[in-house]
Amino acid sequence: MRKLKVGMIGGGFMAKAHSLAMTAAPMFFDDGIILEKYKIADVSLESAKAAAHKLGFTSYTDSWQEIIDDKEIDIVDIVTPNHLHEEMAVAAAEAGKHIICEKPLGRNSEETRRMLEAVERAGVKHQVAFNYRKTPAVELAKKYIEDGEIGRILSFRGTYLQDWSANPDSPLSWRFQESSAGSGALGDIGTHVIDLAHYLVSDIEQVMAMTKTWVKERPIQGGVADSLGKIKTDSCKKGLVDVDDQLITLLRFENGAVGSLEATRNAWGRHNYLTFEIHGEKGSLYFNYERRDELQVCFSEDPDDRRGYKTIYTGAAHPYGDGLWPIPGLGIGYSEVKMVEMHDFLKALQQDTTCQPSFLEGHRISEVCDAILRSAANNQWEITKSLSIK
Ligand code: NAI
Ligand code: SOE
Repeated sequence: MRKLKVGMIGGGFMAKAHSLAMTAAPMFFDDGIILEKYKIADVSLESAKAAAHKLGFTSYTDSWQEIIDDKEIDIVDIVTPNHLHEEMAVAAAEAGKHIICEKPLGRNSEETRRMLEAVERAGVKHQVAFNYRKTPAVELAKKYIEDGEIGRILSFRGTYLQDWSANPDSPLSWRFQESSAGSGALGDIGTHVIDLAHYLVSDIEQVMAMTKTWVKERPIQGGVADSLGKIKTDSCKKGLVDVDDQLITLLRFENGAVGSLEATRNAWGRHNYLTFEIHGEKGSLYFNYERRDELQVCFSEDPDDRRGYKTIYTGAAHPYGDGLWPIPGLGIGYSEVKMVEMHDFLKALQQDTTCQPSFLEGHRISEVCDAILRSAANNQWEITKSLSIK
């Protein structure tokens, strides 16, 4: 069994999810690697110490550069706000560390291109944390498509709707500022749908988009970590929101399919409503993350009086079923999905294969985001691929 040491940068929401995944992965899967939670960095010694104790790291620091400079560290796990990803990932690559970095990979495709170039130059492993494709039901959808069971894909309809920022008093955190987030609902949650679209259908070639910022000012949130909508009564000073609250986009895919994408964090009643419906010439697939153990499938060849969506509950017979819980319906949660993501990362390290999704996929998603913002500004169809990338 190989033991690799992890340096984590950031001690918030995703630090918890990744730490849990590191501990859990060897309990569910046999990847031949055990991760040691070695050192964690946060903005102050106090917050880094608290994170280290809570998440099980041996040491802590208030300087992320210390993680990069530490020769003992094999893997750098970047779980900070988006504007920090580039500098940290490039430094980690130059120091020869393998990297897992949270999504979106960067604020825009200029940043993600430089990140991709850095990891390719250094020859290190690199994975971007678009975790939802790791849901067994999504992998099952991929299998149906690859096996040709729904035929040629005609259309994709994807949504990611949440409501944690629908209240105008929900505070202004790093997620509402272009300087720290890059974009709003687009980069934060729309990117997850773009990843699923690329994974299941094909690359998005052209977009025609509309964006809206519904709440233009929000009470400023104290502290660095995002409270994700939790309202603090003492925050009365307001700051400007300069990112999108909502986007609606038409899509043209490289393989000829058409589609749409909607994302907002201002949709009352929707919590983590990440859905897709894919229509093919021979059938359809429907997935809703709020019912993540289920994939709905419909086949044209069923008799007229029996045709309709049926629900498959994922379990031992399905992707990742050899490691996850043995009985369909026991249910998996967000932690299991993040654990499967970590398992795939470890497998790629152990077997010396390319991580999926890698910084290349992360960069392509950023190019689509840039095109969506250009399209919304120019009110016209935009091509997503920059000429520099094949
Ligand atoms: P958060 O706001 O909860 O935590 C960020 C942490 O980074 C805080 O502890 C903060 O103090 C720390 N930090 C900020 N600047 C730092 C610096 N210079 N050095 C060291 N630490 C620093 O943020 P959250 O929700 O954990 O998001 C982090 C990343 O994960 C973002 O890129 C976000 O988009 C992504 N994310 C992905 C999710 C997924 O489902 N894949 C879910 C939530 C977030
Ligand atoms: C907030 O919108 C958030 O935490 C996103 O940042 C994540 O990527 C998403 O998975 C859950 O919601």
